[in-house]
Amino acid sequence: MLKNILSLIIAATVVVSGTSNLTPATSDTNPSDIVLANANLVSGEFNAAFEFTPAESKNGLQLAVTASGLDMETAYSYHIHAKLVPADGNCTETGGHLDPFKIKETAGTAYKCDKDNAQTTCELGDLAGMFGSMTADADGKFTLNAPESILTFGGDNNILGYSVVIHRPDSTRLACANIDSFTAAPVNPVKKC
Ligand SMILES: [Cu+2]
Repeated sequence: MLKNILSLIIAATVVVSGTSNLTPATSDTNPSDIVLANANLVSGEFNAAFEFTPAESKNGLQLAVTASGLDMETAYSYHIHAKLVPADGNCTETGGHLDPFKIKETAGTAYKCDKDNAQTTCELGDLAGMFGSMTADADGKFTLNAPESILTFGGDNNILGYSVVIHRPDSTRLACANIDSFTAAPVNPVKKC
């Protein structure tokens, strides 16, 4: 009984210290105040959650992905695209991959993302190239936990203000969502006069 109560208390504490006390970032938010950016992609049975948080190692952002409703043992690619998803949800409008350093344009058909040299060989938005494709297990699920990356909030390798797109094996766009960002506390608290 006591054990059950204790585990309830622990579970409640985790919820409180989790996403429930986060505040949506605005265009005025300093990127260094952002503690989480996420994108939740839904399309029919398909569901994927991307969570970007500052890496404990301080090397860029860590990325956690969970996805379900995938065709089993099928590889999907996923990227950060250079434009936001419009209000009508049309993934085609998100443009091409985020590539601020024009890596793909420079490499042309020789483009090959080498995850160990991501800064010089990968489009910044080539998540599948940097972290491996999204390949579902026998239950149609996929998880990824990448502890660090070249991605950052703000600066040259910024990912804020863009979107995540998942492609079917034939490259058509399965689902997309904007990357929303949050701070741990209100950035501009409303003052009552
Ligand atoms: Cu893409």
